[in-house]
Amino acid sequence: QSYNVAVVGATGAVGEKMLETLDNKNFPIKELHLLSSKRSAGKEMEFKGETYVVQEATPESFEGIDIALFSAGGSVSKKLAPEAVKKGAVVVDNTSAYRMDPEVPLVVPEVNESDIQTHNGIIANPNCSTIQMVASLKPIQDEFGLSRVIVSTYQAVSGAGTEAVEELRTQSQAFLDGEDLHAELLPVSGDKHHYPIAFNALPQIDTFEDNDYTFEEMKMINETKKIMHDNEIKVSATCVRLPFFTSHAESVYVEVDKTDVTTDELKQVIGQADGVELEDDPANQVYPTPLASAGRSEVFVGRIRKDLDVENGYHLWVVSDNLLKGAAWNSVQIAESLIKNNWL
Ligand code: 11C
Repeated sequence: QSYNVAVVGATGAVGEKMLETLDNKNFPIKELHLLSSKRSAGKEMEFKGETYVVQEATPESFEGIDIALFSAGGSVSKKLAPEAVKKGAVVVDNTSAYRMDPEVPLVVPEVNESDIQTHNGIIANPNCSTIQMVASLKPIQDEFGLSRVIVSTYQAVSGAGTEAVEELRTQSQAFLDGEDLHAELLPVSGDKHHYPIAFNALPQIDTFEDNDYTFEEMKMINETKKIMHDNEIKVSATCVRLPFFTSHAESVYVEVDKTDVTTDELKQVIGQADGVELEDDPANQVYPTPLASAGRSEVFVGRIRKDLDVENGYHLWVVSDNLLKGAAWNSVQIAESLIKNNWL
C-alpha cells in the first residue's frame, strides 16, 4: 500500500531534508504534494528524478492527503494543521505550535513510540536539541533511573534556517578578507540586537522568556519531561549557537538513581540503545564531532565518564545531525510508525 503525502515548507532547510529522507528510506508514496508559502510557490524541486512545482499551501491543498509533514513555522501549523486534519490527513508537525498541548503526543520513536497511538490527528516532532538528548537519556532512565539533567549545547546555524547558513558564510568570508562584519539575523530574526556568528559564540537561541531562560532552553526543559513521562526529573539548559553549519553537540550531565553504576555499564547500556551509536574510546581519541555526524541518521554519544565529586553523576557528549534525526528523519520515522502499527 502507498500513501498521498504532503510536505508543507518543502523549500526550507528541513523541507529539503524531508524529501531526501523520504527518498532514502523509500517511503511508500502514491502522490507527493509539495507545499509552501505564497512567496516560495512556483519553485521547481526534484524527487526521484521527477520535477514537482511547489504549490501555495491552502486548506484545500489537503484534500485526499493521508500524511502531511509540516515544517513551515509555527503560525502556518497553527492555521493549516487543523484544516489538514479536517480533510482526513494525519499531521506530523515539526514546529513548536502543538508540542506542549496535552492532547498532542510529542514523540521520539526510540523513546515513546506508543504515544503516537493517542493522536487526534496531530503528532508533534520535538525540538532538534531535545530529540538527540532524550534518545541518549532513555536507556539511562530505563536501566538506572534518572533524577537530574544539566545540558549545555553547541548548536549549528542551520537550526536557524537557510538564511542563517548564508549569514555565517558571508560573515566568514568578510572576516577572512579583513572586512567589517554585518549581522542582520542571528541570534534571532526580529530581536533588538544582532551579533556576528562568524568566529563567535552566541549564548542566545530564540528569544528570552520572563525567567531569563531562552525559549530554546525552555523547550529542552519542558519537552524532555513530557517525552520521558516524568515531571520530577530536574532539567536545566544553556543553549549556545556556534559557527558551524550542521549538527548540534551537547555536553550532558546526568544524575542517576542507582548507586555504583560503572562507566562501563553506562557505555554498554547506551551502546545497545536503538538509534544511538557509541563512539567512545579516549585512548584512541575516538568521540563524535558535528562534521563527522552530518548526513547520518543516528545519535552519537561519547566522552562518557563519571563525575569526580558527585556520587551518581555522569557526563556525556551527544552529537547528531539537527536536520535529520533532529527534524526530517524523526518526522519520517513517526510517519513510518503510523503505517507499520496501523495508527493512521
Ligand atoms: C535551533 N533548535 O537550532 C532550533 C531550531 O522548535 O523546531 C528548531 C526550532 C524548533 O535554532
